[in-house]
Amino acid sequence: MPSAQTAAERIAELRSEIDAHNYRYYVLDEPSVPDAEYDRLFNELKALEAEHPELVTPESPTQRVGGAALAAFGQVRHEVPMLSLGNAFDEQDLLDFDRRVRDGLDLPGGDLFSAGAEVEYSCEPKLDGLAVSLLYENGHLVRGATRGDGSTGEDISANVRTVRNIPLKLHGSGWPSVLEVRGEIYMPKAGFEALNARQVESGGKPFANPRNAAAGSLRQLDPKITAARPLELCAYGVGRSDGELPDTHVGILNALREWGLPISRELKLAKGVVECRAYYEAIGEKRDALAYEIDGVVFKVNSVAQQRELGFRAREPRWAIAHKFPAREEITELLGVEFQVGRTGAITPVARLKPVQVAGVTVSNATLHNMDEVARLGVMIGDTVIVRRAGDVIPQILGVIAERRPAHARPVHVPERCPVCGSAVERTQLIKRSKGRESVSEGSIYRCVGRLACQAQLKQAIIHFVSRRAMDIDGLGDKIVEQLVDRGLVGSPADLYCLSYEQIVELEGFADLSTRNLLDAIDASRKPTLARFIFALGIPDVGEETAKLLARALGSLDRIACALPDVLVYLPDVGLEVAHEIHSFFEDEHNRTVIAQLRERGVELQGEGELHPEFAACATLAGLLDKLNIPFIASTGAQRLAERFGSLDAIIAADWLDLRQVERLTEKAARSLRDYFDKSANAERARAIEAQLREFGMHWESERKSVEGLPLAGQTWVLTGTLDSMSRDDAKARLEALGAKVSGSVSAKTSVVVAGPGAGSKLTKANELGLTVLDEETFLRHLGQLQA
Ligand code: D41
Repeated sequence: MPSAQTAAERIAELRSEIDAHNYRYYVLDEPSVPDAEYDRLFNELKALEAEHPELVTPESPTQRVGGAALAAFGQVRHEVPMLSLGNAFDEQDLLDFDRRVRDGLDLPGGDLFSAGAEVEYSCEPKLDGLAVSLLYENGHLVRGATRGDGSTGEDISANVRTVRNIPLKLHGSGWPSVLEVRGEIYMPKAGFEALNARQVESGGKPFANPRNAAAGSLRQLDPKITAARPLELCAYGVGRSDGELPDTHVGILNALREWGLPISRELKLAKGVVECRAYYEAIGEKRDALAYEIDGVVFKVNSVAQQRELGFRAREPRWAIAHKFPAREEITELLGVEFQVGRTGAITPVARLKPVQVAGVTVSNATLHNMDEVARLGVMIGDTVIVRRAGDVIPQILGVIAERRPAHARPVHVPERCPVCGSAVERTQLIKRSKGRESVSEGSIYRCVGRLACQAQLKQAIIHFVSRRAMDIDGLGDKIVEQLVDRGLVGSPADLYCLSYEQIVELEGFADLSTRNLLDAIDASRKPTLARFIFALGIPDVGEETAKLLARALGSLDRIACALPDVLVYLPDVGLEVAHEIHSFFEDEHNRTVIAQLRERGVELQGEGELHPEFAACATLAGLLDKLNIPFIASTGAQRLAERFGSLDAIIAADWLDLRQVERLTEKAARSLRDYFDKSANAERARAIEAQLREFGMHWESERKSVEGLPLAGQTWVLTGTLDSMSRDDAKARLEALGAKVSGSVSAKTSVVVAGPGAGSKLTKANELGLTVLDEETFLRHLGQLQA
């Protein structure tokens, strides 16, 4: 991770960038960045989220692989979840995978004298397309769906039916009455080239690569367009099936072939990991000669019984792995470094390269992430650099060939002024907030201080503001936003609401009707829900889900705007960093003005209303004391204080003797508490929090009920990653109802860890400590048993 930013900032930046790309890619069908760049952002986000599972939010793009669903496609719930595949990037990863499989199956390992038991694996190329589910009932194709996030996809039945190698009716006999086939829909290289030639001829834009082309084609609302695209299916497995199937993976695929479904011609069996390796090498040799793009090979334990025994974890089967082909590297020259400005003003260095072919693609740019990365690489303009472009990752500069540094090489300097607006560039030391304490962390970030006065930031802010999930102003694409900003017609989101017919009709590509349509769309956006509006404001770190939560819990913009960070953290999943972002956003004079203007210009929030009782229910005096993070006052101490004194005022007023009477409160703790509240600023802060909590309708609940006798009494559980079937808060509530304590951190005292997808360091730690780890399925079963 770039150390010049906090993880939360980078994550927020990545999410909004990815969301913007997704929208263009999936909804507008005009990718704004090469696939590889998109994937790099995505992978960086995934890696960061794995490192910081507490920052994973349900609206993160990682939680819905596949991008925004078009409103016009129906949703399909996958009864059997569509799992994802773990990756092996090198031989060691593959050996580790094989080791885990053999351990999981209790097979003897090898030694010097014997090879040990070997697992039979099926091997197939990993096609670079789009995973789909095809449902056959009584042999008839009744539904096609995208994988979506693995649980829910989109109904693309009409489009799937246009794919020529998908049978609409199964051949032969013996198929289960309900059979859900899974496979990859892809566009062969030749078809892709022909399609792109046609696109260019007809004045359209070529697709960046076959996978984009396949995904874009399947997401066409008009199946006629899909039909004209050269798509193909390759089946790789089965989801639901009501009936007998062969007991090996290869057996199942062969059965599918008998029933008319295309499977890979390269399907092979390998005995043991050594043969897998050989297969990988052989396919690697063949890669360029294949008619379709692949980005690796997939190995699967062949025996279905063994697959069952191994099961899955965090939505990845333990019995399958994708072995990726290595990144391809080339050498080229760094011609210069340009600086881009993001939505939040962050200034990012971008390498301009002497164009070079990497894995068949011309690469002329590479991101340098940030100045720390520049420093880490020690790269200078004029240097010869190693660039890597993996099949699915954006070009990266791996390093510098120092011996080739020319005499004229010059260092990379951050501009003193924003390259877009000329405002000052400010270097901010990153501040890490944790548990109420602030500490300066290493690294720094460069930001243009121009905010909405900076055209780059303004454009991005407006693009976000009008996007579908925000104010949803139809017909206000990026190009139009750019024109509006460039012509000085719009200087803030509020200005959208004073655009005139005359101003719009002048824009490139506008005529009478389109102008009226846009004005209507702007008008129609004047009544957003509070949640949409909050999301549209583009508060750093506040995605759609957080916006919804704020709206639901606090019910009015005014309450949200005046909420103290210490109060906001009472909301589930709002951490201190986000709370501070929200607070400082609304403290900002300029932001207040824009919001006031929006209201003056007719933006009326819908459904502003009451406080939600759910929010009011979560405050306790003990909780408040705990959240103040007074040294030596932990949650039990806080609880005893709350029980003894019953009110914050009483605690603040308590003298040393009073405090010493609190059962089992140590002298150190009492002294610390006294010292804390002796500082009037602390007492005031605590009172302000309490006052606001009350104002927001909280009442101090009586302290926790006794949990004795409940099935999970005395146990401490940790939830990490995301759960599919319930929110983390629901899971927490259910566990607590059973008497368990739910903690945020893993330690030797932890009883059980529940790990969903995206689980990261907590899961690692749990494994290191040898703790019981449950996946969601097992967890649910467990809950079911306990509640039964
Ligand atoms: O060719 C592929 N892209 C491919 C994808 C494949 N040959 N096999 C696959 N097998 C699975 C499991 C083992 C989980 C049934 C897959 C995928 N999954 C997959 N594709 C996209 C997400 C997961």
